[in-house]
Amino acid sequence: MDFSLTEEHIMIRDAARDFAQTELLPGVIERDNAQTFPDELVKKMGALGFMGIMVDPKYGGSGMDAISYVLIMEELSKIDASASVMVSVNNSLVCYGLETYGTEEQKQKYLTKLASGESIGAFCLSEPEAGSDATSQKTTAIDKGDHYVINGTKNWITNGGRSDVYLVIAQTDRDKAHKGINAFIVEKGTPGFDIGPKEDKLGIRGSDTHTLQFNDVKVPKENRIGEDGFGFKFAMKTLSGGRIGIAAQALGIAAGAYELALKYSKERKAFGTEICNHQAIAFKLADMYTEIEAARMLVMKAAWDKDQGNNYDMSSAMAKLYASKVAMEQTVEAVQIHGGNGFVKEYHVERMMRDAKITQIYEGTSEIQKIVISRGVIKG
Ligand code: COS
Repeated sequence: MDFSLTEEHIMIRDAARDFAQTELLPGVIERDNAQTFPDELVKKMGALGFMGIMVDPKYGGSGMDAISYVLIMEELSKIDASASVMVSVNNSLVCYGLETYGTEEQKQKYLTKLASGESIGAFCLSEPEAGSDATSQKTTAIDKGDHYVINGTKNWITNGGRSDVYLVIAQTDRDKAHKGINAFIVEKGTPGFDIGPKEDKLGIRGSDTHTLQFNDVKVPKENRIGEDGFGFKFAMKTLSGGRIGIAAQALGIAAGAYELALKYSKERKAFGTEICNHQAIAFKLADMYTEIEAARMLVMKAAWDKDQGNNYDMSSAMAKLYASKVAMEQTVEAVQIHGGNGFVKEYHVERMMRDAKITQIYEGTSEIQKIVISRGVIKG
């Protein structure tokens, strides 16, 4: 057993930390207020290799491992979870899905640009009536020989407005239930594919989330991913890796809020001393540090399982379940330590508290993670 990071991992973590401090921190409050995220920042993340972290360099990626991925995700999320969700979706759901299950033509045409940050991708599974119950897809993709015709609505799609490439899950044969579901690559601008207005959200407000409409959208057969009927398994397999990314995001939000709370508690004085010297605050810091470290261990273990080629369905679910709980609870504590200042935007922790909530919801709610974990435990 070895808990230490390699020199290369430390370099990667420090590069992400440096980027987050110098490029993401300035303007993070304004971006949250205005619900925007400039394309130039996405391009800069692409130039640093953050948009295709684990993708083979022959497809434009950085060829790094999953440990590097979670280190980068944690550092970006300490400062700006809106930036890190774009990174997570593009890496885990879009690039991973295409690299692992796409054809060589699909990789050449789409993955190379997505991994280098030249284009950006979205993953479209959720629907108005199919969030947790993901097999209940109402969106249809009817086989017309050399192409499919897609009709339906997708909800809460991260990168929904800014993407070039959309991976869309849809039902081809309802009689076959989940075995009749397919995944497709749909390009922005395809006739009949419309992007609805941006959602006005509680948190991760810099990242754009949209409803998408598909009205008789023609998609060539070569844009189907995998064999006919592979779509649901495709979604489940990619989401397992996505949950590692979101777990790392939750860890970063918690760790970022903790770092700010620790600093504040060493500066702010009450009753004649810095507030960290009061046991009421010191014990909060002890709990925060311990729980964040425990979350980090689960996140690292899930990433390590992926790097080792082990099954990571359960370890990613456990990491997401626990890290998101820690993020929610510890950002509330960080606000509390900041007192009245915690309620004010310029101290950042109120944004982190708002950003934390989504980590218990997207890419499988905490309740869904418990389904995955309990089934694994019972199966043995
Ligand atoms: N990897 C590969 N295959 C998987 C899988 C995984 N991680 N999880 C499930 N499957 C397969 C099952 O093996 C089954 O296939 P077979 O019938 O060939 O054995 C199929 O998928 C259906 O699985 P299951 O019967 O378990 O489906 P359920 O309807 O019970 O749902 C859960 C399973 C709840 C785990 C799934 O619907 C889920 O993850 N829901 C949440 C989706 C989500 O994360 N939504 C957020 C959208 S992205 S922001």
